[in-house]
Amino acid sequence: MSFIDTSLRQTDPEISKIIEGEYERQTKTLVMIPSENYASRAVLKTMGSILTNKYAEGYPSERYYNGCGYYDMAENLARERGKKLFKCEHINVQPHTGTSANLAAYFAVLDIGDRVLGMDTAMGGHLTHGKKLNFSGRYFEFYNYGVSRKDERLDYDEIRDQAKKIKPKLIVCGASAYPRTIDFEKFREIADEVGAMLMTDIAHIIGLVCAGEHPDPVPIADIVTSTTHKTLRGPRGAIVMCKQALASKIDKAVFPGTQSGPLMHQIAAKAVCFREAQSFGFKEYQKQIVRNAAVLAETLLEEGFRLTTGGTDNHLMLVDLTDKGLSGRDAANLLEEAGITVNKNSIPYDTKSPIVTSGIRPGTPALTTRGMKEDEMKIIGKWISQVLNSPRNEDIRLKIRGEVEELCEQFPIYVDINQW
Ligand code: DSN
Repeated sequence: MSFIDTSLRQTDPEISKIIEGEYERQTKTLVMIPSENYASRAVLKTMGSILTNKYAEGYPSERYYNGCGYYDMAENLARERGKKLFKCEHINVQPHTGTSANLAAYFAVLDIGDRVLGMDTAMGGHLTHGKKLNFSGRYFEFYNYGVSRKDERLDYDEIRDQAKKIKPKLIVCGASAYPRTIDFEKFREIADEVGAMLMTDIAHIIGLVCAGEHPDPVPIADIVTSTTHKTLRGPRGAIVMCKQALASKIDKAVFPGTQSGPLMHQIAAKAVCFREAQSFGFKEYQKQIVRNAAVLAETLLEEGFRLTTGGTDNHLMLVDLTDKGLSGRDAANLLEEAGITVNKNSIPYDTKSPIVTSGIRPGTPALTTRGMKEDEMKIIGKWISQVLNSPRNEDIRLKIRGEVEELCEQFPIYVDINQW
């Protein structure tokens, strides 16, 4: 069975063409958005399988629908593999997305109006960590911590002082745009000092955590949430992990609290991804992500770019373009013309709006999945520099676009679209 088969071409030639076009884009350009990756063929096959056909509300052996025998087997496998991989006491594999996972976590332990302390979106936090426009900021009394003006890193003394004043019921840590290691032990100490629970959202770094490339919050935090499609390289979806004492509250908060029918094709694909993540190759992959990010950061620094915090410890970096006279939005658009996809991103204390921004957020997980290593990172860093140092030179962008395609040919994503 192929993913783009004759029947899809016949049934819906328009969608079929769109998928083929996107396949070309993913094949011939450099995907450097740090929250994106290439799921394996096995994950894609499972996502596109007949497991999408059925309702399975409830949990294994406690379903509200008949005929769920195979779904119970799939969900139990996902749970068992997840518990083994993350060494957690309890895991819920049903959240549809990272936002659903965070919603369920809040639903489990907070009441409307409760005080929470989370990282400011403008400083690297996620929308669900208390942004006013998001349900989190609307229904809970969120306070934000940021990073220090001095070195753009988390200032744990400052966070402790804030926590003492605010006395939150929950502290949320984890980030979408923070290039440095997060000290979960320090967060635990602060939470304990003020009698708060601790939740960590490790969506970006979960793969690194599995490989020992970043400290593990699972033994430390009360609740750990994550997506499964970023560095973990699985299907688009999420999980919530917690101590056994919270298991029942978390499960009830996911279903029936905030979701109804689980996406069983997605849950089965999470099981596949957890199996893949237990292999030695996966650990080596995570180590290479970090090595690649370090070399890319070093190259950009050598090329005269300013990186917030001066570099990176993980899979991403924030490039401050203020000195270049370019906004993050313009830079991302110029790079896209050259076949390099990054996203614009606010930098700490940004004076530009979130849709313009002063920075970009390149990352290495998807390039590393293609097999690219340090040598390629040096080449790519120089291409980024050439494009951004000559924003009016369309010829450079066209030339680099050609070179990007040549490089991509050496690092195929899926050898043949019909083998997906
Ligand atoms: N949109 C994700 C990211 O790019 O970091 C977070 O949800």
